[in-house]
Amino acid sequence: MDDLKNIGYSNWFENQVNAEMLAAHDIARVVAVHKDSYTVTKGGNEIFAELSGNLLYSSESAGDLPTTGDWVYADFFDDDTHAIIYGVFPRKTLLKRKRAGKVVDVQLIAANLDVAFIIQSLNENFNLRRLERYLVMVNESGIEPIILLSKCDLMSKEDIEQIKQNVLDIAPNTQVIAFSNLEQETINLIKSLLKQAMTYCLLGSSGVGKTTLLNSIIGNETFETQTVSKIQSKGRHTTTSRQLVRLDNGAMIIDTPGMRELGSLAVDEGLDETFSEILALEQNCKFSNCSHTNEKGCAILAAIQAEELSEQRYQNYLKMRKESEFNQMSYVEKRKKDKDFGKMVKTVMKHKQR
Ligand SMILES: Nc1nc2c(ncn2[C@@H]2O[C@H](COP(=O)(O)OP(=O)(O)OP(=O)(O)O)[C@@H](O)[C@H]2O)c(=O)[nH]1
Ligand SMILES: [Mg+2]
Ligand SMILES: [Zn+2]
Repeated sequence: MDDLKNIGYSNWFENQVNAEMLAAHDIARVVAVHKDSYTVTKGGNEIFAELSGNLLYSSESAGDLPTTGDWVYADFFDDDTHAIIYGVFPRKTLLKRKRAGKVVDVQLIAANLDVAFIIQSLNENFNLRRLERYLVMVNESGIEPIILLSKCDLMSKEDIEQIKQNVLDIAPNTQVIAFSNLEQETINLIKSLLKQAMTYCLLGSSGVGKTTLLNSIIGNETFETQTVSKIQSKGRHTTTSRQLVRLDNGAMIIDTPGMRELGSLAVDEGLDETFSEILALEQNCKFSNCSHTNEKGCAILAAIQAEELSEQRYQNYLKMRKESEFNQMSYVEKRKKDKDFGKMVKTVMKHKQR
C-alpha cells in the first residue's frame, strides 16, 4: 500500500474502492497508453498490460477506457511481467477534449492530475486568447493551473515583465513563471514546485519546449525533443505519446504531444472560473436579460468603455460560450440545426439561380 501511496494513491481513491473488485484484483496506475496495450505500475517496475475482454466490450465510449494517470484494477501474472486490466477507478480529475465530427466523441488526455503547467513560449507562440482557452479547459477539469512562459532567454527583462503583467490581468490568482531551459535558476524554481506523490502535466502547443523542460528537470536528455530538421518539416509533433514519468523526488509528470488546437469545448464551470469578472459584471447590468449589445445601464459595455475589460477578452469569452452551448446540444438538436441551415442554404441558392 505504501508503494501505491508513493505514486499518488490518496484517501480520495481509497474511498472509491469497489470492495468486490478489490477482493478479486490488485490496484495499479496507468503509466502509458499504447495502440493495443498499456503500461502500468504498482509503484515498482513498469509492467505490460492488456484490457480484459469484458472491460473492452462493456465500454461504450473512449471515456470508459483507461488513460494515462488512471487507477485500475488488474491481475498480475508471470512474476509481475504481464497484467490484465479489469476496471477503472472513478477519476478525481480528467483532462479531455472533444473530437470534432458527427458523433460526439471524447479524447482523453490524462486522468488524476493535480496541477497542469500551461506553457506558452514568449516569442512567436505567445497569445493571450489561446491561454484563456487552456485555462478554461484546466479550470473545468478541477485541476490547478500554473502558467509557464518559456524561452525567456529570447526576450528582454522589461518585455518579459510586461507580458507577465498582461497574463496576470487575465489570470489574477494564478502563478506565472518565466523560464528558460538555458537558465538553471529558473529550472530550479519550477523543480521546487514539484511535490512528492503529486501528479503534474505539461500542456501547450508543439514546440514551446515541454519535453526540453522535462529533460531539464530530470537532468538529462532522456526524451526526444524537436530538432531543427523537425521544425522545418512542419506539422509534426515530436512527442507522440503521453507517459507518466516518476521524478527522483517522488513527483510524477506527464508530457503531452502539442495540441494543434484544443478541440471543441463543452464547458461551463471552466468558463465561469476563467472569466469570473465578466460574470460579476453581468450582475450589475440594469436589465436582467441584458444582451450587452446596446442596452442602457449595461455594466459590460461600461467596463469596455472604461477600458477595465478588454474588448478582445470579452469577444473570446462570447465565442467560447457559444461554442460550448453548441457542443452541449444533443446530437439530435445539432442535426436539426444542420438541417435548418441546409434548408436555408438551398433556399438562398434557388433565389440566386432565378
Ligand atoms: N531559445 C530556447 N529554445 C528552447 C528552449 N526550450 C526548448 N527550446 C527549443 O524549442 C524546440 C522545441 O522543443 P520541444 O521540447 O521539443 O517542444 P515540445 O513542446 O515538447 O514540442 P512537441 O513535443 O512537438 O509538442 C527545440 O528546438 C528546443 O531546443 C528555451 O528555453 N529557449
Ligand atoms: Mg515534446
Ligand atoms: Zn449588459
